[in-house]
Amino acid sequence: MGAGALSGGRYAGPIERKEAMEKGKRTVGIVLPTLNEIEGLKWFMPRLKKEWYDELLIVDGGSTDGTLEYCRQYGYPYFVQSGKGLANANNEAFARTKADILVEATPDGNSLPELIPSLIAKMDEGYDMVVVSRYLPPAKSYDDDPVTAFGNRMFTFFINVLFKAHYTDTLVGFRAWRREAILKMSLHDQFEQTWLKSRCMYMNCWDPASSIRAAALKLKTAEIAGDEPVRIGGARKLSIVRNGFGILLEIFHEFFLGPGFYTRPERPYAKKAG
Ligand SMILES: Nc1nc2c(ncn2[C@@H]2O[C@H](COP(=O)(O)OP(=O)(O)OP(=O)(O)O)[C@@H](O)[C@H]2O)c(=O)[nH]1
Ligand SMILES: [Mg+2]
Repeated sequence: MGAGALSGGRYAGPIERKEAMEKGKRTVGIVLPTLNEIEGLKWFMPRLKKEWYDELLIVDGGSTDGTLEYCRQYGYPYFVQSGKGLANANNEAFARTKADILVEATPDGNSLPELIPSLIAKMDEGYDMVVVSRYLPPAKSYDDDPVTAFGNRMFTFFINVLFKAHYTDTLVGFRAWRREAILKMSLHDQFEQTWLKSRCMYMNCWDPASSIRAAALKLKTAEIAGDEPVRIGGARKLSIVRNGFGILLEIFHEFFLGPGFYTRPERPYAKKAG
């Protein structure tokens, strides 16, 4: 994906609705980030129905627990990312697909695959981003502890106030984006690895960034309610303190720099897409 593709849709009013977006004509790619997620994957994959998607992108961050062997055994397509972290997992998946709608789900037990058809159906109503919210009634997170429950709500509150939005969940890693919306928000074109990013998890993933930028750019967004079951096996990869600090940094950084910051045509620090 070169800079040309970016310049086409840069912060210039509503996103063009392509014919391919119409139900039945658009294509869906499912991105599943894995890092030592064998148990979760064994639970998730048999529930994921082929008729829900056109392309499957399992992006591995360097698993050593048999995740890749499991994918090979069942013929699930995967690739090992070259960069580090969740943002790069999505960047690299995006560079490999032309799907009109990208669905991100975490195959660690937290995302219910059965909700994918409703998520896509909502996107088919013409939204740029649809989030599976753990806090939109009647949904509930069974994975939260008091700290994550408080942190998730606090960050969502900050984002709503600063970016005039009405989200109930801004951090969840179960959501869908339209291809043009990703380009418009420059999600695929994050910073090179910087000290802030590697040490403080700044821009660690697309999730809060896309909630912030969709609000700042006034994209069409919606939420559907979806329970978050408990993690299955494995271990949490995120450090709550580092990740929380990174998100806080990101919220204020984006607030003070504004959407012009990431939609500027020449960004010397922008990662070369490809
Ligand atoms: N490809 C890739 N996947 C990752 C990376 N870090 C985490 N993941 C996967 O991304 C998903 C979410 O990571 P988690 O550690 O579960 O983060 P979380 O969902 O906030 O934490 P939990 O509360 O434990 O569920 C899981 O499927 C992980 O295996 C990474 O650097 N690269
Ligand atoms: Mg998780």
